[in-house]
Amino acid sequence: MAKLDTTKSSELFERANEVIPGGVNSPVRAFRAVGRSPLFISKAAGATLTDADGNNFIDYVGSWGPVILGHAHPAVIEALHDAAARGTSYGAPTEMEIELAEEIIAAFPSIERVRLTSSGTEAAMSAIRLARGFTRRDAVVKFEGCYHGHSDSLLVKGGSGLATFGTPDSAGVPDDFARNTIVLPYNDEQALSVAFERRGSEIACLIIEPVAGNMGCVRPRAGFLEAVRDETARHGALLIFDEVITGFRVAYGGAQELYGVKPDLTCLGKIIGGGLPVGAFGGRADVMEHVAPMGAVYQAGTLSGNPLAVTAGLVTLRLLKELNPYQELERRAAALERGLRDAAGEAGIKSTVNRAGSMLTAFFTDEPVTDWNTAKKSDTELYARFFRAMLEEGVYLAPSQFECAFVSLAHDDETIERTLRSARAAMNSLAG
Ligand code: KE4
Repeated sequence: MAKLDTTKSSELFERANEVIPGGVNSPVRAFRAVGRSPLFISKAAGATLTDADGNNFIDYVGSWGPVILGHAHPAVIEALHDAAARGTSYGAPTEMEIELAEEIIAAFPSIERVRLTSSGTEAAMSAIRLARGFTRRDAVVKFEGCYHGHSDSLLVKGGSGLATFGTPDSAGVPDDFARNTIVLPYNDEQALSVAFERRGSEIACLIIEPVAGNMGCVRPRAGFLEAVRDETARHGALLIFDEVITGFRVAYGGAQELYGVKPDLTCLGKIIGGGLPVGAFGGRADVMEHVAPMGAVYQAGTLSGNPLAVTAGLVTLRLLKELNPYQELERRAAALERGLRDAAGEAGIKSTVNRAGSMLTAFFTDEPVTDWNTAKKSDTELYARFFRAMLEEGVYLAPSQFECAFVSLAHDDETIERTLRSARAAMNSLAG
C-alpha cells in the first residue's frame, strides 16, 4: 500500500504548534490517541474530506455530528450566501431565531421554551445553572464516560465511593466546584438509587447523554432512562437530557422520542447549527421562565442566535423534516455495523460494535460495552493501528476509540461498500 503523502499537513502542524496550544483548537483533533500527526483539511463535500495534500477520504467524523446531510449541502450553502449578504451579526433579535425555536419546540414536545447559545458547552453549563437556580440546590449528578462540554462543574471524575464528592478531572477546576458533582456508572440503576437515597434532597439535577457518544456509542439498558426519570421526579431534581449529539440524529425528536422518556430540560447542539456554532437549552416553561431577563438566572452570549448559524440550522432541520431520512440512515448504518463486525471476525480480531441509528463505534474488545468501565477495556493501541490503516485506505474515522462514527445522508450504498472493502483490508493488515 503506497504510503499516504501528508507532507503539507505535517508542515502545517509544525507551524500551528508555534501559535496554537498543541497545534489545534480542540484536543481530540491532535490525533494523540491514534499515534500520528493530524491531517489539515482544505475542503469537504458530501461524504468526502480533502486534506491539504489533496488526499480524499470518506469522512465518518462529520464534524463530530453536525453534518448529517453531508458536507457543503447545496441548500445550506446557498442559504448562507444569501444570509451573509445581509450582514453576519446584529446583536439584536431576528425573526429567524423565532423560526428555529419554533422548529425545535415542534420536534421536542418536552421543550416549551428554548434559549440559543453558541456551543453545546454553553448549553449544558446554562442548563445546570438554571436547575440550581430553580431548585435552590447545588449538587449535580453525571455519569462516568458522559461528556457535556468543558464547564468546571462537569470536568469531574468519580469520588472514592458511590454518591461521594467528585474530584476535578482537569487542572484548574477547584475542589469546591467538584464537590457538588456526583459521578455514577452509566446503566447502573443500583448506584443511581443509592445516590438519591443518600443525597436526593441536595440534588438540583441529573444530566445524562440518553445515548452516550463520548465513551464511544453506548445505549441505555432497557429501563435505565425510566429509572433516571423516576428517581429525579421523586426527589424534586430536574432531569436534563444532553442531546447535543442525539438531537435530530437518532430521531427527529432525539433519544427522548426513541425511548419515550420526557426530561425537564434538554441540551442541543451540532445538527441544529448545520455545521455552524449553535447550542441550545430548553424545556418546561415554568423552569425556563427563571432565565434572564425574565428571571434571576443569568445567561447571555454575543453571538447567540447568530443569523448565519441559525440560517444553516434552519435549512438543515427543515430538510430533515421534509426528507425524514431516519429509516434510510438506519439501513445504511446497520450495513456498516454488520460489515465492520464481519471484517473483524474474518480477521480473527475481537470487536464489539455498538450502534444507535446513524452513530456507531467499533470497540476492540470482545465483551459487551455498557459503561465507561467496559469501554476502557478496549485495546486502544489496536484501535490506533486500525485508524491509521483505514486512513491509508482512504477512510477517516474518529481519531479516538471513545468517539463515534457518524453516517450522513451523503454516505450512499457505494460509499458504505467502499468503506467495508477498506475495513476488510485494514483488519487483515492488523491480523497479519
Ligand atoms: P461543544 O461545546 O463542543 O459544542 O459541545 C460540548 C458537548 C456537549 N454534549 C455532548 C453530548 C457532546 O458530545 C459535546 C461535544 N462533543 C465532542 C465530541 N464528542 C466535540 C468534539 C471536540 O471536543 O472537539
